[in-house]
This record gives sequence, structure tokens and C-alpha cells, in this order.
Amino acid sequence: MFEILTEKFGDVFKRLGSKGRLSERDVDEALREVRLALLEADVHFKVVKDFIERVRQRSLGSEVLDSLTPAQQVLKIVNDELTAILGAGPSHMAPASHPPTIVMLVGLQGSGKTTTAAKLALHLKSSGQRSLLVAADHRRPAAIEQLITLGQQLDIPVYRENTSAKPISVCSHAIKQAKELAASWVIIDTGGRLHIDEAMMEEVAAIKRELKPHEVLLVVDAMTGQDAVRAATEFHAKVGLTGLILTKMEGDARGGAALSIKSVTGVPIKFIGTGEKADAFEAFYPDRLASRILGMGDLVTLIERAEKAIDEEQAKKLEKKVRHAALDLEDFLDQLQQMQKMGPLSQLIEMIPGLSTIARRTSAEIDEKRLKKVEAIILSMTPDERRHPDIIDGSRRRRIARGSGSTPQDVNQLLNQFRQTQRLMKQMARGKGLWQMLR
Ligand SMILES: Nc1nc2c(ncn2[C@@H]2O[C@H](COP(=O)(O)OP(=O)(O)OP(=O)(O)O)[C@@H](O)[C@H]2O)c(=O)[nH]1
Ligand SMILES: [Mg+2]
Repeated sequence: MFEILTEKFGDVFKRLGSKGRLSERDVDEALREVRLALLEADVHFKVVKDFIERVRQRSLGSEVLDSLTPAQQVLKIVNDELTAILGAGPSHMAPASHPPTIVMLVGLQGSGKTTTAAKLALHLKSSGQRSLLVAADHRRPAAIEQLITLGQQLDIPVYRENTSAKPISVCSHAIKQAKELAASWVIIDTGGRLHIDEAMMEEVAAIKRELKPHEVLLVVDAMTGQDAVRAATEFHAKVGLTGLILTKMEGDARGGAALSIKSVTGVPIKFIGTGEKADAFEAFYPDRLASRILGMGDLVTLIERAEKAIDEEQAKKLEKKVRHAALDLEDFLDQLQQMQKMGPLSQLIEMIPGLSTIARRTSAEIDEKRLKKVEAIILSMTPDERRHPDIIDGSRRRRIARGSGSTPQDVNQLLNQFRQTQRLMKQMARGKGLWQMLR
């Protein structure tokens, strides 16, 4: 996600960083480019205007321009303000004081409500909380079946009634059942319409009045850009929302919806969907996304994913090694083999500081086939070589290449990439902070 913005921001700050001292003109020039990049990314023009104004005011303070690292200071300000427009602080669902907590998902047709209902239940399940899914989309039987199937796959109960039943009564029956099942969450999947119309709004509003759900979450397709923002504005005005879930984020190279929607509607983003699979779902953290957009990675999310995919013991080891910059090729191999479980490579790379930009700059199309090659190369090394790659000389390199069906250049390239990653990690471990890494 956000590849285009990340690349543009990267260019702007690289140029700014090469200047040393900054003048007011340098800052204005950089901000002009940032402004264009945001507009091209389809960010709402008012959000862009306010953002640029705030960054400009803070950047032109003497303590920034007179500092020894003005470009880093400006980057920090951009990061702060980006975080602010994405929504200050994490905004999670609060459990009701008297369970079950009722969560109603609403949205336009095809935005991802049914898929998201299942993802949300799985997300809660992974932290040991029970949910009851409710099929309240009675426009067509297939909608109910879709939820039932997902529930079966994930081993999460689904409440359903005949399509002739009224959604409101289905929901109130479901709440009774949730209490019997001791489920702490009731997640209601409602029907969507192609367009926002009065009838749909009234139907949703009626269910809301009757059930008084604790959360009314609008599911919007991030790839629809400003249309998503408009839908959110209308839903919020007519129904009243407590939060947003942005789906299909992995396909949104521009990021206009995500960057506009909170500021325009005032409704916080609570979760994001990043793929079709049930585990492609994350709680939303504005600060983490901001640093991902700025190409500064998101180790926290990476570590959380690792914790889910790898067993706890291994995750702790990995976290410690990342923090102490003590990763060797042995770990690299371990991770390669575990990585498939953690999600598509392109997403993981975004989370590693600096790697997303390196990967793009060398235009290294890192696909699964390439991964297999890397794996083969590391497998051809002795344990000693994996732990101390520096001992790999010309003859060892040739042997490794032969053993893995690759060339000595391939081996070299892998070693170089590994060193680069190690260097980045060392800089972070030394607490140099992310800002300095762009120098
Ligand atoms: N790539 C991707 N696809 C998604 C995501 N979320 C949902 N989808 C896909 O979007 C399509 C529509 O999802 P549904 O969950 O059926 O959408 P809905 O809002 O329930 O649709 P209606 O019930 O017809 O209104 C499906 O093919 C999903 O697999 C996501 O985060 N990423
Ligand atoms: Mg549906």
C-alpha cells in the first residue's frame, strides 16, 4: 500500500537531506512537492491544505532550521502531522460493561462487510474472545450462506434465521443466543446497496435504534478513494458511526481514502483489511501507518505478525535479535521458511525500515521464486558460514553457488543485501532513531 507516496516522500527527503542547512525556500520547495504528491495520491484537497500549512509553520521555526539536522526535523514533523491526520492515538473497540458488545457492520455493496465480519471474529478469537456472527443480510439466501461458510472455516458460530424473518428480530434473537453461548461479542453482517439511498439508510438506522449497538462500523473499500470518503460522510450524517474499517488496503497504491477519511468525517479508522484471506486484517495504528508511508517501516506490526505465525519462543528470540542487530544468515533462513505464514512478502517488506525503498530502488522484483533461490543458497552454506558470512571467500562462494545451482554473483548479491539489512538494524539498535537513517 501507498507505494507511490512512499517513493515520492523518499525522493523529497533525500534531496532535502543532501542540503545540510535549510533555508525557508528549501522548505517551501520540498513542501510544494509533498503537496503535489498528496494531491496526486487523491488525498482530499482541504486535508492537504491544512497539512501543508501545519508542517510549514512548524518547520520554519528557528529551532528546526538552525538545528544540525534540519531535514530530519522536518521529516519528524511530517511524520507527526501524517499521524495526526490518520487519527491521533489507536482507536480500538471498547468492550461493553455488560457483555455482549454489539458490533454492527454497515456499508455499500461489495465493500467487504461479510468478509470483514468473519475477519473481526477471528481477530477477537486470536486474543481468546468469543463472538457470535449474525447473518442479518436477508436480501438473498446466498449472503447468509457466505457467512455460514466463513464461520465453519474459522470455527466461529453463526446465527441465522429464515430469509423471511425481519433483520431486526433476527438480531435481537441473536443477542439472546450470544448470552447463552457466553459470547462476548455479537458481530452483525448487514446487507449493502449499490448506492446510498434513503431506503437503505432508513433500514440501517432502524436496526440501530432498536438494537443500540455499541459500535456501528462502516466498511469501506479503500480503493474507491474519495468515493469512500463521500460514503462515510453520508453514513455518518444519516446513521451515526463509531468507526471505520478500510478494506482492500493492500491494493491501494495511492492512499487517498485512508489519508482523508478521518479528517473529513471525524470518524476514526479502527481496522484495516489487507487481503482476501481471513487473517489479512489489522487493528489500525495511525503512527505505525505514518511511518510505513514514510518508508520508515513498522517493526511493531512485523513482530506482532511474527508472534502470530511463529511460536512464542521463536518470536521472542527474533524480537531480541532484531533489537540487538544480531541477525545472522541462520535466522534469515529460519525466517524465510516461516515467512510464508506471515503474509505476502510485499507487505512484510514495507514493514522493515529502509527495505521498501531499497527494494524499489534496485527494482528487485522480489517474488516467491527468488525467495526459493535465496533459500537454496543459504542451505548450501555451512552453519559456520551462516553465522559468520564474512568468512565466505572466493572459493567458498563458488562452492555455494555450485551447490545451489546459482552463480557466485547471486551469492554475492545475497550477502550484500544481508549486510545492508544488518547495517540498518545496527543503526536502529544503536538508537540512532529512524530519522538519521535517511542521511
Ligand atoms: N483484496 C481484498 N479483497 C477483499 C478485502 N475485503 C474483502 N474483499 C473481497 O471483496 C469482495 C466482496 O466482499 P464481501 O465481504 O462479500 O462484501 P460485502 O460488503 O459483504 O458485499 P455485499 O454483501 O454484496 O454487500 C470479496 O471478493 C472479498 O474477498 C480485502 O481487504 N482485500
Ligand atoms: Mg455481504
